[in-house]
Amino acid sequence: MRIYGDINSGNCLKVKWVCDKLALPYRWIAVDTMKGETRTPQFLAMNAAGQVPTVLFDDGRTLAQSNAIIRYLARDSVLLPRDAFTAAKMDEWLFWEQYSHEPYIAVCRFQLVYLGKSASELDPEKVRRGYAALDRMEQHLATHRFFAGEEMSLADVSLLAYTRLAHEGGFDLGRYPAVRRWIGEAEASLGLPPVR
Ligand SMILES: N[C@@H](CCC(=O)N[C@@H](CS)C(=O)NCC(=O)O)C(=O)O
Repeated sequence: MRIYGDINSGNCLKVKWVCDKLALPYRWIAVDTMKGETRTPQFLAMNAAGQVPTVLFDDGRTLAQSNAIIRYLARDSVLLPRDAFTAAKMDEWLFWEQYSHEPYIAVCRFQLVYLGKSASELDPEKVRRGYAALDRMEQHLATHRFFAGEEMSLADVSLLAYTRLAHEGGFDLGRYPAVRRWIGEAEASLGLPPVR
């Protein structure tokens, strides 16, 4: 299996972390999104959306969208709750991450770190929605160890990717003790060094 990914992208790191955690063999193909490498005819033939992560399996099939990829790779693993309802709660968080978290926290980070914008140039609505996402996570994590059930699941992997980098998007994680506790636990479970 080949993972086409950019190591600076949280969406791509989700896939790497799941493979590493589950000891799934893969070859990482570095794609530089800033150089337009997702827009070449060869890449678009694999994923017409022109985005990483994209996975090319040995039989020639391809799969895109980080959460779809990790859900497929982690089937029948400890990262996917066996109980159907708990698995559905995990999916609830996965969809929420893509619609209500990543578009604000990851996009603010992208604009500051990669486009060189200043904090004052960020769209205040994106900042507001990013903080709203962190508020919701804090509320949940104040009374739960992880996001779905009692064990670490793909919901935690997915939400970890950009939450641990939220400060790079200008978000103050000092206001979120439960989120910071959870980041540490999730990083340890994945064998990741603390982000800072
Ligand atoms: N919803 C997608 C988002 C993928 C995405 O936005 N990928 C970015 C990197 S994080 C990308 O490939 N950007 C390059 C481009 O759009 O050309 C996922 O979860 O995989």
